[in-house]
Amino acid sequence: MSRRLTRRQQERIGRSQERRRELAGKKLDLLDEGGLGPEQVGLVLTHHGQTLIVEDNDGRLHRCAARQNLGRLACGDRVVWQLSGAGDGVVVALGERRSLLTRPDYNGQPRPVAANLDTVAVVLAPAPEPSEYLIDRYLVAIAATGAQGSLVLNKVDLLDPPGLAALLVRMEPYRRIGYPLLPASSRSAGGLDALRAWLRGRVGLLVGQSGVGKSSLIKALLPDRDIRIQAVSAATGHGAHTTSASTLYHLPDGGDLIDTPGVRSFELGEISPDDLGRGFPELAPYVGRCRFADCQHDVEPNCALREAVSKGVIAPRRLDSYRQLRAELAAATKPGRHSP
Ligand SMILES: Nc1nc2c(ncn2[C@@H]2O[C@H](COP(=O)(O)OP(=O)(O)OP(=O)(O)O)[C@@H](O)[C@H]2O)c(=O)[nH]1
Ligand SMILES: [Mg+2]
Ligand SMILES: [Zn+2]
Repeated sequence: MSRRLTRRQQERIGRSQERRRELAGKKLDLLDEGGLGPEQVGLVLTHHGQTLIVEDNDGRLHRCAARQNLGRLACGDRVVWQLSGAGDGVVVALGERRSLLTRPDYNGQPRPVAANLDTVAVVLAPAPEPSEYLIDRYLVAIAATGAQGSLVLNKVDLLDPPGLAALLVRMEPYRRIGYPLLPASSRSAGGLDALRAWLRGRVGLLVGQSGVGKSSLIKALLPDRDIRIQAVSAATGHGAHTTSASTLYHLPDGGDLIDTPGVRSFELGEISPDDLGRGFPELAPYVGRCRFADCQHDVEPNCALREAVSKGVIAPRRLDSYRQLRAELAAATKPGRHSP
């Protein structure tokens, strides 16, 4: 279901792990000296500074340090770890990541935020007014993580049946190109069972404009979130600070939700032409088939993309977004503005 990491992501990870390995070689790892318990698998729920909170197979939380050579770990990472005494442990290996959400750190270097996401849902609502352009930006960023994009239409309690029907028709182009669309209301609890069922067996994350109801949905899906935050905080011994880091929560009915305060409204960071292509899968059959190689898909004759739009195969708004994002990408990669 989830795509593998893109080559670019793998290269990024490879580069940062290489740097870490160099550093690690110079460092003496004191934990090696102590008697460590047997290796076991675990799941990173969150971190506080360098301290990881790792859940073992029995649901117990352990405060772990990580071997330097592993690079930065993120919530959702599958790891191998060993007890080092008194409930604490050391992470000794990192499992393969099937997807990875990163954010640039203060140096502009990608920092892992959440690993192994299956789906990232763009939350929309009748208010604030949805914007196809914003949705498309999110979907490009999501495609770049390797997770599957989806749409949650929240606050359906605000709509009468014709209003709901109109919005569903407006969002139909997304369903048609394979993005599931789930109507919901955190207020009336409508649609929440379908959302729960859909998240079962998946690791999910909610993103979207401010005010669409992401926090309200998380609260509705995770009624005991505050209790869990306390448990994690107790494990870190750092009070409530952990709530500011991305944290993975198990949903009562199965599945996981990652609460990532910093990226709920994440926008497009650095993207490549590949990312753009992945974010517009329905354009792929037409890209490169225009008469002019440098076609801007605007007024040029024999434009394959505009012909597909006029045949009703591609939604006009999607082509608008594509052109706008392509222009932004071109502006961002102009010589002189190129980042390493
Ligand atoms: N009518 C209605 N209002 C809702 C629903 N869900 C959330 N709201 C309201 O919408 C407003 C914004 O909700 P939040 O959950 O704070 O939105 P958010 O997406 O977390 O916003 P940010 O944290 O700013 O990104 C609040 O006043 C909620 O009470 C819903 O299903 N129906
Ligand atoms: Mg919020
Ligand atoms: Zn064209």
